[in-house]
Amino acid sequence: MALELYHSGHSTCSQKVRICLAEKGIEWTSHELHFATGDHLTPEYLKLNPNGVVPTLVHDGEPIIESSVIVEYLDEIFPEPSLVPRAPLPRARLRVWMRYMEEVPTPAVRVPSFNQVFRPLRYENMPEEEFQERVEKLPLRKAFYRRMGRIDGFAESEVDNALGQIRQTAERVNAAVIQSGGPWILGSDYTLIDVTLTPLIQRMADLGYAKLWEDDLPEMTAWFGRIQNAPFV
Ligand SMILES: N[C@@H](CCC(=O)N[C@@H](CS)C(=O)NCC(=O)O)C(=O)O
Repeated sequence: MALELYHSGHSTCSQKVRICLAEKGIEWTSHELHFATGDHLTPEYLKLNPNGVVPTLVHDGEPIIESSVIVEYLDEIFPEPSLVPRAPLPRARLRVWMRYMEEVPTPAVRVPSFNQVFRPLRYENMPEEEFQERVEKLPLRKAFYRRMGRIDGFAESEVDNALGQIRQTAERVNAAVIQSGGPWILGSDYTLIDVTLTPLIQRMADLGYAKLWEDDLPEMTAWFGRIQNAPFV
C-alpha cells in the first residue's frame, strides 16, 4: 500500500494529518509544497486538489482531499490504534466536534497566523502586481486574501472576532473535559478531536495567545499540557 502526502511544514491542516499518521505508526512518502513559490497552484497539483490547498493524501494513486476526510479515512484503513469511537452516540459526538472545528476554530486561527507571520513572510515584499495575480489564481481563498491585503493585514474587528472564536473553543474544551472526566476531550480515549485541535492550539500558543485559556480555563490548560507531553507532538 503506497501513501503519499502533499503537505506543508507550517500548515495546521497538514500537521493534523501528520499527527494522525504518527499516532498510527503509518509509513508515508512526503511531497512538501511551498506556498511562497506557488507549488500548490501548479496545474499538476490542482489536478490532485482542485481547491489549491494542502493537504492531499494519495493512496495507491487515488487522491483524497480535505484534512478531516483524510484523518477519518486513515482511521478506516488503519483501524488500530482507533481514533474514532465505535459506538454510534460517541461517534456522533465526535462528528459534531469535527464540524465545529471546521466552522469555527480552523478559519479563526488563519486570521492571526496570516496577520502576524505568513503575510509579512510571504507577501509583504512581493510586488503588488504579482500578489494580485496570485490572488486571482486561488480557487477558494480570493476573498480572504483580498480582505487581508499585502500590506495592511486584517481589520481589527476581524482579528477580535477570530480571537473570540478561539476563546469559545477553549471554553468548550474546558467544559467537555469536565463533563467527560478527561483526560481527553471525549473522555478516556484520545480521538480525532484531540488530533484536530492540537495544531490549532499550538499555533495560538506560538503566536502568543495562550492567555486566552491559561488564566481561567484550568481543564483546557491541563489538556494542552497533556498534549504537549504526549509522544509524536
Ligand atoms: N478544508 C481544507 C483547508 C485546507 C487549507 O486551508 N490549507 C491551507 C494550509 S493550512 C492552505 O493550503 N492554504 C493555501 C493558501 O493559503 O494559499 C482542509 O481541511 O484540508
